[in-house]
Amino acid sequence: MKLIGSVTSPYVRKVRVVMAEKKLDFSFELENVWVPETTIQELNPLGKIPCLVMEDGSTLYDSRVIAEYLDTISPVCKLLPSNNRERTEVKVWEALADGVLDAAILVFLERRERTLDQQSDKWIARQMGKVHAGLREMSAKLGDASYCMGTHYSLADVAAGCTLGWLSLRFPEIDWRGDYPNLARLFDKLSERASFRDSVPVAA
Ligand SMILES: N[C@@H](CCC(=O)N[C@@H](CS)C(=O)NCC(=O)O)C(=O)O
Repeated sequence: MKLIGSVTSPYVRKVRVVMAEKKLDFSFELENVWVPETTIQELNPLGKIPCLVMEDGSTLYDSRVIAEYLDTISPVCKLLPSNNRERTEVKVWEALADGVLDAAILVFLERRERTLDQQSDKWIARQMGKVHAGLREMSAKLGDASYCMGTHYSLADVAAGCTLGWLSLRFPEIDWRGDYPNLARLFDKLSERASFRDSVPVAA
């Protein structure tokens, strides 16, 4: 399997962490989807990473689909529970963590791709509202538990950790550590895992 991605994308990191936890072999090919020469659309018509190229040349996207698929191909470190209700709860966690990222990335791109006079304060405020509401909900859902789903490490933790890591990189002004000490506790614990240590995002 070949994973097409970047070292900054939090969605790609989610897949890399899953691969590492499940001890799956893959090659990692870097692709800059923001330059005109990118060929990503030959693999993913949506022009986005992560994209997983399978042995037969077929491709999988997006990160949620890839993560779920990878969890089915190896019994090592099951990240999605087989029980339907718990599985759905993990998927809601993933949607929440990814949703915080989706909103934050819209703000990041608004600021990076547009000149100051083109940027919409209203749009930025709308998206930042989602980021803050999402973080509040993540903290409320976690409570005093060791992991997002209680006592067991799961894909919910992978998604939450990748979101928090990316926010620290791109939005250091958001003091989620100070506002939500339980998220900081979770993040610090996750950061000790080899899968997270080996995929720390670096600014391009
Ligand atoms: N929902 C998608 C989001 C993927 C995504 O937006 N990736 C970004 C990189 S962080 C990207 O490739 N953006 C290129 C674009 O939007 O054109 C997933 O989970 O894989």
